[in-house]
Amino acid sequence: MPANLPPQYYEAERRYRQAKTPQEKIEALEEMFSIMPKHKGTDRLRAELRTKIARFYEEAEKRPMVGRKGSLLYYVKKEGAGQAVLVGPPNTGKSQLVTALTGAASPVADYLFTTRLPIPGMMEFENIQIQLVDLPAITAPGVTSWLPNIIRNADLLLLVVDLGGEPAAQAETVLDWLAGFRIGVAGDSRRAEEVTVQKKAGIVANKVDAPGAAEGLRALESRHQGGLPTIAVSALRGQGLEELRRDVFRALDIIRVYTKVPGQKPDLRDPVVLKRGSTALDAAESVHKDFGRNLKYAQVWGSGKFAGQRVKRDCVLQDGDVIELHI
Ligand SMILES: Nc1nc2c(ncn2[C@@H]2O[C@H](COP(=O)(O)OP(=O)(O)OP(=O)(O)O)[C@@H](O)[C@H]2O)c(=O)[nH]1
Ligand SMILES: [Mg+2]
Repeated sequence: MPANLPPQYYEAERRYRQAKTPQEKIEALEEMFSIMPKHKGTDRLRAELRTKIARFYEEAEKRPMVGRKGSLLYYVKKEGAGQAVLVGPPNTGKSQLVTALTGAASPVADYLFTTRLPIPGMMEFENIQIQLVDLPAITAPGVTSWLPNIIRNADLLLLVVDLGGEPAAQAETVLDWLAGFRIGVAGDSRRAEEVTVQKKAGIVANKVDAPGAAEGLRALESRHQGGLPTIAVSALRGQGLEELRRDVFRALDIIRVYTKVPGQKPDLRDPVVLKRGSTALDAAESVHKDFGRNLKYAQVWGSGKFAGQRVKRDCVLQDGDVIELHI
């Protein structure tokens, strides 16, 4: 056990041991995970926590869990290059956005709380697929038992507000609601001392076609200047959606590399997706564990390198690099 874990960690651990239902176990484990500092010394522990969390979630998938107040609980298995979830007040166009970007059939309607369940869809960005998850509104009935867990587990939050209806106030409401569940957002410092997990997030200001949108956007941008990134779109008219795809990809902090063996061409339709900062060794390991172990050197074609430059195992790769593995 690494030293210097804060007292909240041990509190959460105690709750984990006492937990009776998978839901309570997941909640406690997620909290332990988010409190644990990220460095080499905690890598193994964090991996163990993730495995435990995944196991309880799997149990939940087989049979929907029943939460403390008798409500159902949900979980969305991650697929593709990353998972972005749509969080916001009712009627802001979350379902319309997911439908426009993924083709998933998430019902859109003019009344409040249309969406009751998480509905995932796959969004194409160039040659990769990113998972978008449509969620119920934060104020929808019966969601507090499971919605915060889904948000904590996501790779990226898209905070969806309606430019036609006080978007700055809506963004505040969402950020306060998240903080109430101890979820903080990068670029926003509210209640920082109480927050146990920091998520990457951006504001998606939808309905840029609506009356009063320009004014709403100005208010929103002046409030979050230099903090949360904001993008104006219209899910209905398809405006800004290509930029949004790219922004989501960038915010996920991933790169695409194309691995090849000597004498063959890389398949540019089928990248390996890695975390930003990954090395030649990481790329080799993602192909096969033995490739990593036996890697002697690699050659890289792409940005920042001479074509075919010979590099060491610890060479950091860039998005779009082609890498030839020599074992
Ligand atoms: N003008 C305009 N209307 C939109 C846009 N996107 C969605 N809407 C409308 O806004 C209403 C709500 O859309 P939904 O996608 O159901 O909203 P939601 O955020 O999923 O709502 P809940 O599931 O109830 O939380 C619908 O009547 C949509 O047609 C847009 O870009 N412009
Ligand atoms: Mg909806």
